[in-house]
Amino acid sequence: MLDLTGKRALVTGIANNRSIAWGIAQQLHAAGADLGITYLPDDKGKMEKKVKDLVEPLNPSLFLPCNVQDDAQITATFDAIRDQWGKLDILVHCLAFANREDLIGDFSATSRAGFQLALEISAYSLVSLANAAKPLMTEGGSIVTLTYLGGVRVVPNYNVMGIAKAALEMNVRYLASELGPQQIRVNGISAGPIRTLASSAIGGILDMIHHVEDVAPLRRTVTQEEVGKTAAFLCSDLSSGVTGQILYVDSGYNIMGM
Ligand code: NAD
Ligand code: 0WE
Repeated sequence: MLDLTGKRALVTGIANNRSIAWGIAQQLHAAGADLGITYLPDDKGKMEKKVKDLVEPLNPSLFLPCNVQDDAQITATFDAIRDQWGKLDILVHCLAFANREDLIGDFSATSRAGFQLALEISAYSLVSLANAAKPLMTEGGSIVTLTYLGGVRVVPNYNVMGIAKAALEMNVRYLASELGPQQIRVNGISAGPIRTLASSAIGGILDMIHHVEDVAPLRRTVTQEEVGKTAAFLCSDLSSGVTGQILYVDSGYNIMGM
């Protein structure tokens, strides 16, 4: 049975009720995990209120601001975990960002600053969060991140995010190798396209979804709930022998050649 009772899980990347991280948090909660939730703070505190109201039914023991571009916020997040829990079992990394102008048109037009921003937020952040989690994962642990096929194959307009996901997937392997002796597993879920805040801002996402419905073996897109269930599996003892892997939750789309 999938049982996360007594496990302490930090979930990043919830922005609203469509976020993949929200689907994951719900499944971890249903399996009995104790949750810590982080959100991206903004000037007006709108995100804080919105996410706080959303996650209230999951009774998180920790609710903290964490902009991964700010080392002080990362340190404060893990200091709070140490004070409240003393240890950590699960880290869910479910965030990405690139400038909107870099997700359209010519990839070769990507600016140095845009490249740095996308790789810092979408790939480097897994390294910094894993490094902060490492000393707290004293009884082993599971780290799960979210990736996309555009990191392995060319998807029109995914552009610099594809490079960021390629880096992220290699981060998974290097981290899995380093943290394995401490029984910390590190895996990625490569999700098929899902309508979320991040993806809805992309022109043509609906056409992509229809394409998946036409060609994927399951002839449909996946849901946040399905990604959440796979995340719960990767966080649980059911996957105790699995590390350094990228698991596709995409209705089988990635196996098709035509
Ligand atoms: P989303 O907009 O709900 O989530 C993205 C999150 O990133 C937001 O919560 C946002 O606050 C957070 N974020 C951005 N910059 C941040 C920063 N500096 N510090 C902290 N948090 C920051 O969209 P989503 O689709 O749920 O995306 C979650 C993850 O899933 C991303 O890694 C994305 O690449 C991946 N993914 C999405 C799809 C899809 O089709 N939606 C498919 C495969 C993978
Ligand atoms: O990883 C993603 C989306 C990540 C993302 C989305 C945005 C939109 C708003 C990162 N940064 C931003 N910046 C913004 O200003 N996905 C896997 C979803 C996605 O995005 C695409 C896709 C798919 C699928 C972009 C182009 C083509 C396909």
